[in-house]
Amino acid sequence: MFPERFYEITEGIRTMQIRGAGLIARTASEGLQVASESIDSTDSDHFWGQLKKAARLLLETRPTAVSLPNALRFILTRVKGRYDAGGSVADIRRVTTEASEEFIESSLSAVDRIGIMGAGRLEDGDIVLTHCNSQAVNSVIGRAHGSGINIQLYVTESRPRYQGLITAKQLSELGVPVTLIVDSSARYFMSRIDKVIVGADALASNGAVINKIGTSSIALAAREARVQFMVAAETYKFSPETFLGGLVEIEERPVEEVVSTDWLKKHPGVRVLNPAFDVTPPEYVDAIITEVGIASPYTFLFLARERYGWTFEETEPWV
Ligand code: RUB
Repeated sequence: MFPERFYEITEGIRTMQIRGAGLIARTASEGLQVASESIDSTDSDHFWGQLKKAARLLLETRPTAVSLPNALRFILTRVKGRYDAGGSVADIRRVTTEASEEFIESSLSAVDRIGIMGAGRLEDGDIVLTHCNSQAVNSVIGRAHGSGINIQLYVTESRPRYQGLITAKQLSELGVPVTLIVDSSARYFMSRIDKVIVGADALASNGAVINKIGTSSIALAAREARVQFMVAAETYKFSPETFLGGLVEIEERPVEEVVSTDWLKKHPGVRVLNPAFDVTPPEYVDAIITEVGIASPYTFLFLARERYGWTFEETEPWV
């Protein structure tokens, strides 16, 4: 058993009170630290086993945001190094805390840097469309607005969970003129849009972008209207598994997010499907705005690899 805060984190991620790939990763890092501080043991084998258990519980919460396994990998690789070298429990615990804090700090600074990089791509008078709620996108829009670039924002509702309403609230409160539209009207409005910027839950080695369901239809409409389609994403959104032939799992969420249980009971002949994410192919993506620079979807892989130097070990550190 871990402390209550740990289960608040796993439940919070599962039920989407904690959501958005970057925040999920940072909160999972905190979860690992909370678990590590609570393990009452003087035996490093036992301690390491419990820490891996905590990591597996965190991993089970949501499958698509690869920022979560990437954050855990970042921390556990360092911790494992100390454990393998015969470190004491106190030693291993300290490395867990330090690595977790390092990840959280670098993640927050990445979101900030993305704002600076992305704002450079926006011009006075731009009408920008976004989908869902992404801290990386908000950072770009917020930074541009804060530096006096006059922009307007169109936000899709992002059914079924309406994360677009969060974006609309957050950015209108900053003073950005915001127009809220229904998801299916994205193509209708595309002729008046200058740039689309969305976030990412995962980026695959072939350059594909995995983000909130509906993103790929917006990308299609943007391409048709010759509107720039950009993705704001930290380098830890890259999925190293895709480099080895794996696929990013698309999360299927409960159908009750789409229709009520009552409605379902009344219409037993209807099947409801609720995938939370979709895949936008790289040919629809003009640029990926990262904390280290702006990349094409085809070169992002090298950026991420250079930054993290993943060794693609056969065994994950939490196994
Ligand atoms: C959120 C979503 C966001 C990305 C990027 O989905 O698709 O666009 O996670 O967000 P959900 P960020 O609401 O299902 O978690 O830039 O904040 O990491």
